[in-house]
Amino acid sequence: MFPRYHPGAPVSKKTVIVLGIDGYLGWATALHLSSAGHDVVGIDSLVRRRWDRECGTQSLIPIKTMPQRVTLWRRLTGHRIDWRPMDLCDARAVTELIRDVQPDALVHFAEQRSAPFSMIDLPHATLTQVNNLVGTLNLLFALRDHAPKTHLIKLGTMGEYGTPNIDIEEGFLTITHNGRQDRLPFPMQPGSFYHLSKLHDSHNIQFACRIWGLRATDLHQGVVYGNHTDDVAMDAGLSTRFDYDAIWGTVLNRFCVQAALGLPLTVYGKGGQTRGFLDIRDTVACVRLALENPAGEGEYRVFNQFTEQFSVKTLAEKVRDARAAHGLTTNIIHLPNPRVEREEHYYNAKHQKLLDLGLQPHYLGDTLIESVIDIVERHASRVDPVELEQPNVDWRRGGTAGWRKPLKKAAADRDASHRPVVVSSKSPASTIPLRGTEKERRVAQTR
Ligand code: NAD
Ligand code: USQ
Repeated sequence: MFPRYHPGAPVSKKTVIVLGIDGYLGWATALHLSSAGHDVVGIDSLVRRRWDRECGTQSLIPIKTMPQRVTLWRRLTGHRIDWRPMDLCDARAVTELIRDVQPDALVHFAEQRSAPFSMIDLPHATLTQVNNLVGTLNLLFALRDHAPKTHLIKLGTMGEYGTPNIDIEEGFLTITHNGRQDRLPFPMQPGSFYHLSKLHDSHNIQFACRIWGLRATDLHQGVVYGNHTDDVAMDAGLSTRFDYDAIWGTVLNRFCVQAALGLPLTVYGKGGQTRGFLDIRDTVACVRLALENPAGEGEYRVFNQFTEQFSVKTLAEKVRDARAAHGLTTNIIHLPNPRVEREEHYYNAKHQKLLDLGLQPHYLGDTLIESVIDIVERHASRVDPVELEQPNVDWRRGGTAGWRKPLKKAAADRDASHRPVVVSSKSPASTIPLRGTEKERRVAQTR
């Protein structure tokens, strides 16, 4: 159905704008596309760093400023990334960008992406939807007026579908109703104001393709885990962010940090809630596949971008078992679910189109879990264990005490007595010193 992708095969060099380049996935993707020989322009308003300050959260792995990162990338590889700070909600700036660069493609990561953040209260729900919808609309109009042949690659989410009691198709479903048949957008039931923003974007993009002949790929991505790609692993200064806290941290990344610190893995509710997951190495590969196999004129296509599906409980068990292989005990606890979501349901989502294009998945194994835990061990002094204990946003009541707090400066980095304990799989005897008596008690059980 699609031309098959051969990794390493020469493709024509493209000019691509990566929107959201300062983020977890945007940075790793920009490096991947740059090292594949494409010309990359990187856009970000750095608003995520501001949201972190508001929430009192921070990336587990320290990340350099954008100018430092692109300078280092140039020095190490000779590849130039054209970094331009810009807010996508600034329509004039977006128009000028598209008009001047005339890119072959846009890769759009630049949105507020946390479901809990969108559920804190009315201002956060509004901020999420205004930021995400207005930014995307600005892009669509700029493309219509100045670059209608540019391929928009938009990061959507598997969460747009929700958890229906039927198989999930890739974007569209053929429906027969009262003897007539049509191929229609798959019925969607998102689970947060954030996930709804992605669905609203999808509708806007699909509409723009239909009426203006734009071309777009909507990557309905599952939950991403991991932190290393070949490019970010090249130098500590090229690290991409890694969120583990209760607002920004995604579930497997959180479980790995909890396991590394010997804290219980926090399964919300029964843990039967099932999602699609993928390794960050597959995220960057999928975007490249979409870039190098563009949508046709007027085409709006959806690729379900994940490689495996797991229940939350199964994920927790995988992390526990990976630790048990090293003789370490990890507890799993079930907390009252702060979200409104089905905890036991049917889930079978198709994800064939990217495989047809040549995706070679990295499946979740013990090695990945251990490698993430290794990262945690290196940066344990930056962990705030409180972030790992309880959720702090409830779908029914909004942000609960603790969602906003001052960020404790990592001055403690220099003071070993303030560090959380790491339960090391390599040399259990050489754990980092204890933080205090309360923390001592909490982690002692895991040895
Ligand atoms: P992130 O928060 O790490 O990065 C998003 C970046 O976009 C940030 O650097 C932020 O400053 C920037 N940004 C936000 N609004 C902007 C605006 N108006 N103008 C300019 N820059 C803006 O998020 P991420 O985890 O890298 O996710 C990237 C995208 O992938 C998001 O759209 C998200 O919905 C989607 N996605 C992520 C995951 C995941 O597990 N991380 C899974 C599925 C889909
Ligand atoms: N969960 C737990 N314990 C935790 C954290 C989460 O049980 O400590 C559960 C949640 O209840 C949920 C599941 O894990 O059922 C996934 O939660 P998550 O926070 O990892 O992921 P989610 O909120 O869905 O959002 C993340 C990204 C978002 C992306 C989405 C893909 O933050 O940007 O769109 O994954 S998807 O889930 O496919 O929609």
